[in-house]
Amino acid sequence: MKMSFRWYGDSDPVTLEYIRQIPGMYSIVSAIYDIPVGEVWDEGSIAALVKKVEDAGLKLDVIESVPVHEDIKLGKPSRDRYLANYCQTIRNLAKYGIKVICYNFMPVFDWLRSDLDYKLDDNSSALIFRQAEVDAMNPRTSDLSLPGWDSSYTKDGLNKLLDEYKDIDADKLWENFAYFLNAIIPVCDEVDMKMAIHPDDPPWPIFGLPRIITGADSYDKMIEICPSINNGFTVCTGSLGASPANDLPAIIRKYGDRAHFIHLRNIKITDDHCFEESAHLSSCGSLDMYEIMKAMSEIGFDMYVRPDHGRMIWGEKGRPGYGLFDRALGATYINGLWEAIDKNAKAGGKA
Ligand code: DNO
Repeated sequence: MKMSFRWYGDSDPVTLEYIRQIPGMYSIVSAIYDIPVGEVWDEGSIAALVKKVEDAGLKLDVIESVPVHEDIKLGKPSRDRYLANYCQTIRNLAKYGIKVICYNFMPVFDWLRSDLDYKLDDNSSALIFRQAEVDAMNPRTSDLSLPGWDSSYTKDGLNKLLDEYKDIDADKLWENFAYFLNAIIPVCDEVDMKMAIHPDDPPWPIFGLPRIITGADSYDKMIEICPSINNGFTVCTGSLGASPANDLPAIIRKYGDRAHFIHLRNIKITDDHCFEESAHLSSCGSLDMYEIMKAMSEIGFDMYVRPDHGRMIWGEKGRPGYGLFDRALGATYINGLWEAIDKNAKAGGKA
């Protein structure tokens, strides 16, 4: 297991220096944020990012994310230009030593929550999702600003895009996704790049838009479309785990050879389609982090993990889900679980 940490670049109040001080930290997970979606990531920008991270004593092995242009998801004629650009970005990233690209195929919106600053009993604050509150939101009329929302959308632009999705159901989205995979995976095979799709978060449709990467069935379908091992997954425990139908240790045992990247975090399911993002510890939420990591050990997992969303604790103010303190606690907890599981496995269960 290689421990990594998400860093949002120079504007991130969590500096590379702080990240390096977390015990066991190996790699940074980041992206280039100032190139418009769909354009090629040029070599100069990639080289500068790699240098910055390496100068701080860390590696840059994982990109999260290279976003997929909406025209690709919509299957518009312009998709071929954007696909050619995506392939060139893959080639450029491979040239500078990037091993894994995390991405998603969610229409319009990325991850979604109903409240970004919900006070828990201990006075820390967390992100939560309540279906009834989301159902009451109207992205067409309200001024919502949520973490996964592309802030560059104007109201008119967003409404036009939502109109374009009117004819896109889950089958059509799968068709467009297959077209995407068939275009990019051969390039990954050429340059040895591992693609790792992030599950839809939460793993069910929102605002009437289809969402297709929701659990084991989606993984089977993806492998059938494109069997290359480079067609892989970011197993995000908090995203998949929001649906009780997803048995995470079983998913890791079955698909672990394609889990190039794992996001480890816990959530507490509070009701049907409702959850709070709890601290990482198993006893704080609904997921058994020990069982999840035991499954990783059983399959000999040797790829990248990162602690995922943290609560805001100790007075920290910052990007929702991405402060320093609770994620650093998460990393330390994950490292502790891993050391115990690994030593026990090596001792044949007798440690
Ligand atoms: C949320 C993240 C997601 C993820 C993208 C990957 O915290 O896990 O925004 O980065 O879906 O493309």
